[in-house]
Amino acid sequence: MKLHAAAGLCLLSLTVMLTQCKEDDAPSVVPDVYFPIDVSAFETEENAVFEFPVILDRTTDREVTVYYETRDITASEGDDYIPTSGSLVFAPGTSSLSISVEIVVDEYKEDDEQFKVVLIGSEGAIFQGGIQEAIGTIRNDDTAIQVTTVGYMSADSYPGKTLVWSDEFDGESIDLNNWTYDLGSHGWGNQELQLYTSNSENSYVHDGNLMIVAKDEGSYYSSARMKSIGLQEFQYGRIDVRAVLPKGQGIWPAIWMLGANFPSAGWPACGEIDIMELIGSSPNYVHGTVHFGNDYTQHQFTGQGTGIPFGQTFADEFHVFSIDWNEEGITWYLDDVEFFSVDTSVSGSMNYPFDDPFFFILNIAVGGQWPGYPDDTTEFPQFMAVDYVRVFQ
Ligand SMILES: [Ca+2]
Ligand SMILES: [Ca+2]
Repeated sequence: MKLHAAAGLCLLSLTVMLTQCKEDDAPSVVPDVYFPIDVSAFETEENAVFEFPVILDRTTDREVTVYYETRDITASEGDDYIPTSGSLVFAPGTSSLSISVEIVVDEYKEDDEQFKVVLIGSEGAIFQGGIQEAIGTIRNDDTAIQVTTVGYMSADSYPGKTLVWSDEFDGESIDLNNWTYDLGSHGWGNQELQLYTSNSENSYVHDGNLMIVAKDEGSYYSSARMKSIGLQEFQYGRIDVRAVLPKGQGIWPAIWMLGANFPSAGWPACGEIDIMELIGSSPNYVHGTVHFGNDYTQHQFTGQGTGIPFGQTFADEFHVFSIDWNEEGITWYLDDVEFFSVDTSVSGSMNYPFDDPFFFILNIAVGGQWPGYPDDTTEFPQFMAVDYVRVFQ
C-alpha cells in the first residue's frame, strides 16, 4: 500500500485517497472532476487558443491537482496545434480552471481536424466515470492551397545562352504584361467539360507560383487557360517550366505553345509544341508532342512520352519540363533528361511551322476525348502550380 500511495498520479492512488477519506469519515470533501466541454472553432487569430474548462463538482479545503495531455486524432501535433501536457492546480475553494491549447493558424485550406485533451490523473479528486477527455475541432476557414516546395530545380543559366524572359510568379498577382486568358468552354472540338474563367479562384499567384485551379461547380467544372499571345512570343530557345501537376481521371493539364500566326493561319497550320501534357489517369507519365499540317483536314502529330516510377505522381513534387528549340529542331527534356526530339524533316511534305515566333499556353482541361471524363475517383479541386517559365536564347 505504501507503493500505491507513492505513485501519486495514478487512479489507483486516487482510490486509496478516497478510502483514506472515508476512513476519516469525510467523503464529501473529495470532488468529482468534470471535463464535459468539447471545443469546436474556426482556425482564426481570434481562436488561436482553445480553452477547455475543467470543473470540480464541489469546492474543497484541500488543493486538487489534475494532470492532462493532448493527443492527435486527425489533427497533427506541431502542424495543427501545439502539443501540451502538465497539471492544473485548484487552490482550496476553487472549482473551475481551464486548459489552454494553442492552435496553429495559417492561410491554407485544410480538412476540419480534431485532437483531444485527456485528463490522465489527479490528486485530491476522482474521475466519476473513468478517464475524461474533450475533443478540439479545428474548423477550416481558409481557401489557399498549400503547395510543396520540393522537387527538381533546373539550372539558372546555360553556357552560351542568356535568359531573355522569365516569369517567376513572385509578385502579388498575375502579371498581365505576360498573360491573358482564353475564356469559355469551346474546348476546340475535344468535347471538354470545363468553363475557362479569368476569376481569381481559377487562377492566381501565391507563394511564388502561378496557380491554375480546376473546380467542380456542381453542374459544370471551372478552370483557367492562360496564354501569352501578343505579349510574350519567342522563336527558338531553351525553355524551362517548373511545375506540380494535377491528377485524376478526366484531368488534362498542359504546358504548350502555338504559333503566333494562329489567328490568321489557323490550327494546325500555325504549329503546336506541347512541352508537357498529362492524362490524369496516368499521373506518372507525361507527353511531348508537335502538331502541324497545312490545314485542319491534314492535321498530323508526332510525340513521345516519359514517366517517373509507378506509384509516384507528378502531383507529388515539382518537376521541370523543358524543350531546347533551334533551327535544327526541337528536343524535349524531363528534369534535364532527354526523351524526344524532332528535326525539320518531321513535317515531311507539309509546311514546317516551327521556325516562327510562338506563344505559351498553360491550362487544365477537364474531360475530353483523350483523357476521358471525371468519375467518382476524381477529386476536386485539382491544381497546377507553376514556379517559373524561363526562356534562354
Ligand atoms: Ca488553415
Ligand atoms: Ca516562382
